[in-house]
Amino acid sequence: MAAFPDNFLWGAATAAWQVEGAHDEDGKGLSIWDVFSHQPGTTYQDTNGDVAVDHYHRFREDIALMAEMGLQSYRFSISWPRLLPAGRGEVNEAGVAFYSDLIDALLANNIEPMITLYHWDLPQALQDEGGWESRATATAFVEYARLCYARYGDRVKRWATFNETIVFIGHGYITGSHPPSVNNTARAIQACHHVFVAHALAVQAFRNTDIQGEIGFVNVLQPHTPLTQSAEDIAATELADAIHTHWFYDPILKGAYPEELLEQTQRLWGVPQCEPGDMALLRDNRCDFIGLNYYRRETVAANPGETSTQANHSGERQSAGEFGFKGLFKFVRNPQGVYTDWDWEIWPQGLTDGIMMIKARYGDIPIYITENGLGAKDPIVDGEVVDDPRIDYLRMHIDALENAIAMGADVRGYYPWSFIDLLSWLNGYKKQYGFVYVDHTQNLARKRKKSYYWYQNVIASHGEQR
Ligand code: BGP
Repeated sequence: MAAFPDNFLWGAATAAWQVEGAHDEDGKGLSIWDVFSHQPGTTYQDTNGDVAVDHYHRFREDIALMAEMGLQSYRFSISWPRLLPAGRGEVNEAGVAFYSDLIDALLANNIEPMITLYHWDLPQALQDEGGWESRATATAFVEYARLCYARYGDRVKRWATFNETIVFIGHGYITGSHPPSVNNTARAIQACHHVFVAHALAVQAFRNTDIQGEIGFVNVLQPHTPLTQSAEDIAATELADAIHTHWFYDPILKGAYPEELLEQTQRLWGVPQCEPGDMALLRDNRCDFIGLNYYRRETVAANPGETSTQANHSGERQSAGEFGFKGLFKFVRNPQGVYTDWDWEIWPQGLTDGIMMIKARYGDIPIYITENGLGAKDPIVDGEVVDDPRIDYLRMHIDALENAIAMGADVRGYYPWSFIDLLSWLNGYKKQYGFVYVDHTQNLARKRKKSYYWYQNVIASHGEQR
């Protein structure tokens, strides 16, 4: 018996900077990723989104492929500087028209759009004025959100404000591997607070429109498992849960920071500095659904040693160093784990466990799995992209999802990452995720992979055949 509700959506996801290209065309302003990736040595092999996979010019071809696949919903993000080149103020009508045409083309093919307003490509103009460290960016975000509601709200029902705060704030302000490349925890916490404020203001603004739809937030879902049952490793795991999970979910879903941690950050660094009314704003504007991006779990150990953040961006197995914070916790390799070439542990059970953890802590919030997928170097055999490991990965995760639904979770859709091979922020084009292959030697020609046909059948059978 299939556990997928009748109106469950089978989708796929992408993000603007990773697919669109046309980074300075038709009046678009530059984003922080355009500027950052043009600095030598910031990304893998100095890849940038100037062209990406040229979805800006080829979206009709891409949507035709989605339609043929039977896709029911497409999660994409809007590039803020394409609509508002300076971040606020003057509107770039050519940019507005691009997404309007995209939405029309999706709907004409019975594909429900799901919009992410912020998938990391902040207008550089706003970064120059302080970026997320400045509260004015939250105000600008609401202006941008209102513009999107006004122009697309007649056709789009599903909206998410932000994608993965932990990633763009954590890497932007703690490890420094994303723009604006800062290494300062106090500044990270304050910038993060402004994101929460921006989110709540945008939810409030959404509810003041007459859009018949729902608005949510997208977070990383990353379960933590202690390396051993020692008191130290268990305590480190609890800390990882508090810092990596509760800090990023509680303000959105409970409308409050986790108390103990808040007390500590304020004692240590005097942040977050809140304005009167901020907590009421968060409390009164909790979202309609939560989007979960699930790829892997982390195994956690106590960390008496140094802070380290060495990641694997090359796809050479076991090239990742440790990631950890001195005195708090570190993520270590699970000796029994099965890993991808980028050292991400493949652990489907974590999807069931993570969803049930969300349900236990936050109640019956509707859930969409907004990302899930395998980054791999796909084999080409006789001209065909035979991505069996991706099919296995997705199949195991759909099993895990079905189990969570059978256990009572309200999961309403599944959006594998990604519809098409695209540019990974720090891992270039080598790390492929798509159902559709892009041939960089043949003018970015599209080609259906084995997983494309497999997912087509999953969708057609509403998850029965997989
Ligand atoms: C998520 C991001 C996506 C995508 C994905 C895969 O964190 O929301 O934009 O990049 O991870 O990550 P990577 O490209 O690093 O493999």
